[in-house]
Amino acid sequence: MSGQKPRTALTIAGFDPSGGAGVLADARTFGAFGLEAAAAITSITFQTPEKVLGAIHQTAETLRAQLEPLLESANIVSIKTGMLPTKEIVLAVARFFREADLQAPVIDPVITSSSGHSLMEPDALTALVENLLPLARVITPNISEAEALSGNTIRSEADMRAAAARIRALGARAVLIKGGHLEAQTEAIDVLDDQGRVTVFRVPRIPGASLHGSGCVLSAAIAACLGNGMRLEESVSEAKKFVLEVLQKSNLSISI
Ligand code: PXL
Repeated sequence: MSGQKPRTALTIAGFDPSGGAGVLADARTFGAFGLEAAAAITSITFQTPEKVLGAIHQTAETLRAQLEPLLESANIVSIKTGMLPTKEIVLAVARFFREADLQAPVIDPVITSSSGHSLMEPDALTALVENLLPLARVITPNISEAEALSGNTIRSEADMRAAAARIRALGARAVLIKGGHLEAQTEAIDVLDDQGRVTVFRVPRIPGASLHGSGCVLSAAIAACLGNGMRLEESVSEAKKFVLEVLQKSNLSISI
């Protein structure tokens, strides 16, 4: 029967009321790639573009209560995770993936907001590495997240490659390190290491573009492309094009 239900991508992430990041940005992105969106919220955040004012996190129970009915009611073709603020939430998500027969997820390890505020407790990151990383199709850290995951300092493309290999050694099938936050570069360099096969993506940096939510949009777009049957490398390439378009638009008019 599931074939008759609309093809749906699922995000398990936080709620940013502005819609710039989190599940609203993910849902918009899934829609742009022709998929329906489903969302389970891990935390309700209160924030302005400059500051995270607070957050109320879900429990394992309330997260599972959101997720379980979706297994029956939706035709889920792809999944991403975003903000997973506590160890309890990380373990609940890992358990859900182990028990449900679903596609390997895109994991965006959201540690801090683009405004520099912590969105994840330290023991949640350890739990993510131990329990979620091995289940991922790809994990998509930015530079500081890749530094936290690998323990390496990253200043160059070579450092990015080394950190990606280190993160894969922790159990990830594939790692995409987003270099948009590397300073003193005119290009944004992203390094994809898929089971040892390395691809480097280069796009021009957009000076002054609002980056709030760009990581959410990228990982959601990768998940959508995977759900549409593309291979990982092609999915990353398409997703990067999409983010670039969004950033260009946001620079001309309003921030995403
Ligand atoms: O961009 C990281 C991010 C992810 N998820 C939520 C957020 C943010 C940044 O503010 O609020 C819910």
